[in-house]
Amino acid sequence: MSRPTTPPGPTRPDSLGAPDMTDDASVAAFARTLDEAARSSATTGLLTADVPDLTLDAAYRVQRAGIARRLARGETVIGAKMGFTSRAKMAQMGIDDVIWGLLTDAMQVEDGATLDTSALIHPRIEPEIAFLIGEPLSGRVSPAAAVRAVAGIAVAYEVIDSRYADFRFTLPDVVADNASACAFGIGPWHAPDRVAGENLGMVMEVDGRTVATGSSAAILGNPVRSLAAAARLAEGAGSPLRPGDIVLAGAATAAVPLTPGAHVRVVAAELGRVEVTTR
Ligand code: 0L1
Ligand code: MG
Repeated sequence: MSRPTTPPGPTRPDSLGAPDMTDDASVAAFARTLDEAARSSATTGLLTADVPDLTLDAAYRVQRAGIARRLARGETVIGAKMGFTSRAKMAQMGIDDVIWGLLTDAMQVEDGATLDTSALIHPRIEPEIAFLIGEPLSGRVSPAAAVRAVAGIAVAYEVIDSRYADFRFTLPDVVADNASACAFGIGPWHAPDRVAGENLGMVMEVDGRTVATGSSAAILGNPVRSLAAAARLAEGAGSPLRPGDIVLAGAATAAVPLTPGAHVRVVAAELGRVEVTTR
């Protein structure tokens, strides 16, 4: 995956009197607003309140500009997260395709470690399946071909934390906000032959109580389909997935609020568990 330092893309003229969202200065300003919201633990207004016709392309440029700010602070992109990978969430948003955000090393929490939630806005946690990329992966590939590029599969969790009030947003807003990416943890990697487990039972526990149960099949019917979608989005972004990159394929259940002082354990059949404690 390439490491953008400036947002690429053409400049387009204003439309309907809206601010020219697509010039580099506007993209940078929106990225700064979202970044500062995250860093000050405060929500911000929807970008589409200012620019109702914000395009998905422009939103991805804002996303990349936000990542560029993280890179300037010394972070490194280590993969991608897929969003809206359940049919229910797609229907809720009125969309028929997945989105993605980028993961940086600063977002990764070691398995079993403590996550400080005091600087987060309104975090939620969800059980996920993660892939470790073994071969460069990009383009329109079949799920079977995508699997051939995989070096490992693991149970994972993702902490999402929208920079918008009440997790309410339109599609371009959430894309610009890096698909609500915040933090994640990965359990032990397993050999990719476990990838065949398209219907793995998954359980998320908080303080020993089950708060969500589901199946990896909730992720587009099979998480490898999400991986193939990541390859397509990687090509579109001109950022192939590289060996060592992590892809969070999506959530197996709805996300639940994450509070301080909680111990969360996510278990997936065949893949074991991953844990996090919050303070
Ligand atoms: O990881 C996800 O599926 C979340 C994508 C962004 C939407 C949200 O914040 O719920
Ligand atoms: Mg997720």
